[in-house]
Amino acid sequence: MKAMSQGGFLSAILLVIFSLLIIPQLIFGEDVRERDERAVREARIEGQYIVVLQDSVDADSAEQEIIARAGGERLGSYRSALTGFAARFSESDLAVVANDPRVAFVSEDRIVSIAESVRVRGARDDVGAESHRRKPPPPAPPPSPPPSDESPTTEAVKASLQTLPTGINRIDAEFLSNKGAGVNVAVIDTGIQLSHPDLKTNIVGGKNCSTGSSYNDGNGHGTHVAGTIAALDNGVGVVGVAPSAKLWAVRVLNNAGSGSWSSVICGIDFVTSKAPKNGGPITVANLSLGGGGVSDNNCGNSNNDALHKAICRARDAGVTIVVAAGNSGANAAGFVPAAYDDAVITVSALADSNGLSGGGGAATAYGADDTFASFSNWGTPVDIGAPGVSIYSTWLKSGYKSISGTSMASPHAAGAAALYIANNPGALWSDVRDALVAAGEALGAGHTDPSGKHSEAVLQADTL
Ligand SMILES: [Ca+2]
Ligand SMILES: [Ca+2]
Ligand SMILES: [Ca+2]
Repeated sequence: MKAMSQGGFLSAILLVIFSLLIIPQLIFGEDVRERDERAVREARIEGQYIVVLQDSVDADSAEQEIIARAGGERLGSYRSALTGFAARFSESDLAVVANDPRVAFVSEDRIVSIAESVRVRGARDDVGAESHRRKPPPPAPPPSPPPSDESPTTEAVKASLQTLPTGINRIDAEFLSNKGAGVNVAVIDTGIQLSHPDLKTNIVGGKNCSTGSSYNDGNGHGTHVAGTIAALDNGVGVVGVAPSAKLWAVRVLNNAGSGSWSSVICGIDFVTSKAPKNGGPITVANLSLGGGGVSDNNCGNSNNDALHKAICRARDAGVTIVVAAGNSGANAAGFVPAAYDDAVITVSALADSNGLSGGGGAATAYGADDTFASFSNWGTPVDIGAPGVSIYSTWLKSGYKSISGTSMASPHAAGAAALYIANNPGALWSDVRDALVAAGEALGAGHTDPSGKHSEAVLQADTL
């Protein structure tokens, strides 16, 4: 009895102390700016920097001299999306580098990853092959049944082997005669399985900016994204939004799905070198990745953000850049590239279970049919929603898999961008964004938002 009351007394004191510590946070919440700054600190790769040079300097010699003077190690050079380089050097040499008159600014290098935000509360183990490890995704949908009133001709049997993924069905890309022919889309991700029979004849090139020696996918994520954009309409497997578009495999994330600003900028640099302004064919790029950061809405020139500057240069070279909003159920303004409202189309994730609008399908693991996925980021930077729950697409070993994330929503919009550009060659990225938004399904028309956080339209491809 005594022990119990003593225990009760101790508990009461602990409760008071605990309350004093916790209640102010509950009342005021965590300051958004503090949270964003903390996320950025946590994501920093110590001793690793991106040096942006003035455009007027002789980049090769400046780079060589600055690295030599800082006793640094070169990680990579950028000449298209940025004039600059990535390097490792000690913090004590940072001031020397930053004060060099040939240097515009220096950015700290930071971690980015697939589908997972960098708002990891001290845990790096979230970085993995799939968006939502803690809740395994539901199994793949069965293949569509053959037409019941037809005798199974060879053609019908063959066609029955190709599943129409629910996301392609939901946005009504399957009705279009426009298949995105002639449009080149870069998948800036973990690479693409180059030999995948449902992708390989669409893959025209690539670049490795990560580990290994090729832009072959060692994770599966990039292969999945590529399939949603442009899996072949060939009677087997799945079909993409724009099955006649061409794919570029730009590997910037390693086999664990992790990379850095410096590796992503390497990919952006490659894409920019192949952009229309430089005589190349790439007009769309998909980035289903992200990390902590904010936007100055000034291409990084106000807050020394090399990633933002590189993405703006790609934009200016004629590339429409489509990015995932992120999966933290938070405001996308704290995540980059999602927050770069002046340069990218940011895509949230819709939960849809049946490929149809109207909310008549079964509930998903992340919300009712035709509501926004509970994990999806939201907020002002988000431009459009697209299917992102249990999306069936291509995977490693010539296989197929259903996974969830804004990583899966973004490629639906990238594919739709390719369709729009096929019909409107030379369209500016902002034209593409406005067209996708204008053609989209308004809130209440076929989906609802019990969360009250998503006012954006949901992608529809049928009028693009
Ligand atoms: Ca449909
Ligand atoms: Ca196929
Ligand atoms: Ca539905």
